[in-house]
Amino acid sequence: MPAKGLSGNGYDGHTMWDAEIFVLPVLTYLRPEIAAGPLRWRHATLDQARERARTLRLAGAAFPWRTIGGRECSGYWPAGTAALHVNADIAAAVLRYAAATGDIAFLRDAGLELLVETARLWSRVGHYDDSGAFHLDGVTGPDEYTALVNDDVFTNLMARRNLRGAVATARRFPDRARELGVVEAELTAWREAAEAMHLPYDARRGIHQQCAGFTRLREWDFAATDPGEYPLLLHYPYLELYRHQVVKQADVVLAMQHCGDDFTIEEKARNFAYYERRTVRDSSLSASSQAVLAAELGHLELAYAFLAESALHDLHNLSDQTRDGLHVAALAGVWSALVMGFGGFRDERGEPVFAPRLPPALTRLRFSIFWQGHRIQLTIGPDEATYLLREDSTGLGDAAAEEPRHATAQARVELRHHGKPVVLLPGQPLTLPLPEPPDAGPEPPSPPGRAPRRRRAGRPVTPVPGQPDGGDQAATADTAGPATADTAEG
Ligand code: IFM
Repeated sequence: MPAKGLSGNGYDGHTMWDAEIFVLPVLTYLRPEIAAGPLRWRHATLDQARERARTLRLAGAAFPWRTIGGRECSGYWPAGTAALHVNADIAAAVLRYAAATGDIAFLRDAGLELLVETARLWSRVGHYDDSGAFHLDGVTGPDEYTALVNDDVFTNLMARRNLRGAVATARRFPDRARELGVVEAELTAWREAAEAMHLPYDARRGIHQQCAGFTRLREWDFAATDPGEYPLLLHYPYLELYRHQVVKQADVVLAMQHCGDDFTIEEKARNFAYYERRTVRDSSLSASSQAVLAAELGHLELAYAFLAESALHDLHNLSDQTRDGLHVAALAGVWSALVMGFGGFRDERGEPVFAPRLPPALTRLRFSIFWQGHRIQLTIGPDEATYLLREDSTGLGDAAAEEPRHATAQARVELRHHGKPVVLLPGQPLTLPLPEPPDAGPEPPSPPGRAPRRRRAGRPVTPVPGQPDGGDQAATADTAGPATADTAEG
């Protein structure tokens, strides 16, 4: 799954982490029967990833930053090879796919080997300091305007999940783990490293540092930056960017999306406000994550603006690159913004949780996801949400699972609605009220000139070439009714 799909020559057809973090979640929940394919492809390239790890004097496997056939094709190592988080992204995709589908055959066979080899890399990269904290130094996180850092929060949290997932899965399939050469001491080392993983925190500001020392870097002078100088990477040397607190794309915010349970809601709010002021969105991968967190924190109109930016990235040629191919991660991010953002869907605890809430511009949102072979449909209105376990549920699973599933008629799915446990039975819709939204407080500002354009219902969010009344800036009155989004039907 290249970053441009098969839609253009951009990135030379290379596959990047976009596949596992942005595209695979969509396929896992909408088309589980094809989601294993890209993971099996990664598995098929393991020998090259092992070879790469040896070249880098590491252990296990080092998956490439960009590749076609498994070999590293990046020529720029600070924002390429050093982005070791791709290993943990692949591991997360394995764990997500296995939890969502129950495809045990995949997990025991290809999945465990991917988890083990990626975990071995973290064990070798990391080290303990005198106080017993485990550090991952000299890496580059998702934000490519900061490189070769120590303890990138996203990388550390995702590596921790990788290590824990490898331990749990190896214990579940001990024979297969033995075949892969896993010994008890190795499992202990992974568990201990995961528990001791350091997360840099700025106690004075009350926020997580994107990486160690991030908040003591010089602030970027946004006032002195000409609007024509974005994206910054085309106008400033990387070395200049690396010295500043300027964020190309969601990093701590992405960590809060994918490892949400590792943060309190107060930490999320403070982190979001801090990084929003410094995030310029010079990458199309950013807006959807910002939408998801803005929605979780109750900044629903801001979330809607980020969603629109992600959705319209290519239709409005926002980065003037659409001729090179579609921004597939941004398009996949639209699903995340809707389903994880306004649907509040998360899967971190091994059960589906939802916290639906719509922005004022939407009167209804309907989507469905596959979970363990069942199809859960959720219809969200302004005041209530209706869950339905569709009787046509089949999806993937029966053939792949170790034990046959219950017949659909006996099926039930346990989930959470705004924290409340709920049981769904086939064909029996369950309508639940939406709790009063918490006071989200003031909306955090974006850097000057970098706020997403506001969408008014019925109006385009950005000027459309050839249409004089192009966008919201020109709109004086909102005459059209609010929009309805029926989307993401599985
Ligand atoms: O993989 C991304 C990267 O994180 C930011 N620049 C674009 C790449 C391809 O989408």
